[in-house]
Amino acid sequence: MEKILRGPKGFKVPNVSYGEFIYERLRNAPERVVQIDAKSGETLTNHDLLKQSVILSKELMNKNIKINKTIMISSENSNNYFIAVCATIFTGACISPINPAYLEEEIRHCLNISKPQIIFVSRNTEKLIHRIVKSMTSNIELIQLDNDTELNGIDTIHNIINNSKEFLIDNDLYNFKPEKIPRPFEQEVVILYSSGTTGLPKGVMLSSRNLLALWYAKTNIVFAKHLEDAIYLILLPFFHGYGFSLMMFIITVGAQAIVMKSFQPELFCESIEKYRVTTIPLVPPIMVFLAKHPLVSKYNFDSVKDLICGAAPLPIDVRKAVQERLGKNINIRNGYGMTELTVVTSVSPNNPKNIETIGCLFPGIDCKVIDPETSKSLGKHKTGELCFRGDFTMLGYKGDPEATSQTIDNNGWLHTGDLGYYDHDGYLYVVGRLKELIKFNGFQIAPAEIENLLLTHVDVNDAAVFGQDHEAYGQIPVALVVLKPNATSTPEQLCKFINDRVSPQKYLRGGVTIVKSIPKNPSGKILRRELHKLVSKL
Ligand code: 4UV
Repeated sequence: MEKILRGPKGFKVPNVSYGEFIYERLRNAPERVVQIDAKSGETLTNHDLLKQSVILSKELMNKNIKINKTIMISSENSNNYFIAVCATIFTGACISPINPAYLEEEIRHCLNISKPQIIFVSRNTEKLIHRIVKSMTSNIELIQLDNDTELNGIDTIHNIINNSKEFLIDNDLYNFKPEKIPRPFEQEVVILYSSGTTGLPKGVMLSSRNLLALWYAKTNIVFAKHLEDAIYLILLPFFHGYGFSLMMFIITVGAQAIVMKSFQPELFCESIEKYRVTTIPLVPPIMVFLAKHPLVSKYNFDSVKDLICGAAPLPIDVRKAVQERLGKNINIRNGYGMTELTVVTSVSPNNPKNIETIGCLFPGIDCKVIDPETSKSLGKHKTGELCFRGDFTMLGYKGDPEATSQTIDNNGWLHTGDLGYYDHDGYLYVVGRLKELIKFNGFQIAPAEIENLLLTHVDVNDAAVFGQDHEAYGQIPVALVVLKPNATSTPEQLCKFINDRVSPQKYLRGGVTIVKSIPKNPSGKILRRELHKLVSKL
């Protein structure tokens, strides 16, 4: 008999499209301010968001955007971001956010996966994406999110909305009908990028069912009280599932988000005080900042009720230091998730018995812990690989059935590559990672991506990349390289070779170490657990 930890009974997820759902939620409380730009103070109300996204969606439909089409978005956090996201979803098409810091190869990789018809770009990403798109045979249109006026022949969201013949009087706006999707449970609404347990980044397809199940779990279990009074400080990037799903949550429950483009210590502290922020979703390095940085003592953080930390392990001493510094009234909650599981599967409650827990299962999710060698399911208090099944399981990886079947088995269990266990009361714990994924500052780094790049260097015979623990960033990538005979490249030159080709979060901060050979099993697979040992022996 399989030993399974069953989550609370799932909600009966309604058979509606996510677009219909968002639209209904936005129609409520039109005057509410949903988003404030932390730096400029610019605001966006529900009404602004609804009106602009409905007009834009009609214009996108006029450009033949509909179900089974994809729109990509490459932009820093901004007030216009979710106008573009909601507009796309209203058309029945799929939205695919990418990291705006991506360089050419990273962008091409994502384009090959999601094959968008349109890309929303920002002032910073326009030039590179324009050049890439011009070199391609497919016809991809760009739309600028930031500028007011057209540059380089690229139309702006501002022009499209303001010059639209679809300009709506309020009555029309409140009678708009987002596209119905015939089978919303089977249709992707968003494609996010994750390398999963192995290999290169892949396109994670999430459906209306996934996103609605998350919404119901969060509104009923996790944040059941005073949802619309919450003021969130969002410093998480919108392109990552954590930031994306939180913004969708804030928009659809009528809460408010103070949005930062990136983490800036002074602006972060000022915003908490100025806007009386109640809730801050963050990653462990920001907890280190809260525990240690002198700036924190200069501001009033009395309004803060919840800190939700996720995306990487939260060291106990850091957690305790933050609690001590900010006071007992702040709830520190540990959220665990994975993009492939609609981003989050559990969040710890206020004051759990054991502060190391990541909480109990959300409704609609089951968990089992398996022995990594035998795949046999283990019981309570036994550590093994965490596997989940239920409403949160992704549809699959876009265009990659092989990677999908390696991750979701025939019985529907998604294998996370994380090591953990559950206790007698159903609380879950993550204790390590089996998979090759590196987490820098909560961002994913796929070792295979850097290894493949290193192998394109003329002097490199073989390469392996792994994550080294780091106090401030969680982990940093380190490369081991076997040089070709008579090669002259230095570790510094190889580091530069990589850092010139990847976005900053993937820089080889742990450096390159030259080794004689990479430990591999007889079939040529890198023995990743041996890599740490190899470096410590040198
Ligand atoms: O796919 P991904 O980048 O996804 C995430 C999602 C994190 C969260 C956390 C809380 C939320 O409320 C939320 O909405 C999203 O990180 O990376 C998945 C891998 O990151 C590690 C683990 O190895 C996952 O497989 N990870 C994520 N959360 C934790 C964690 C955690 N709390 N403790 C330890 N490792």
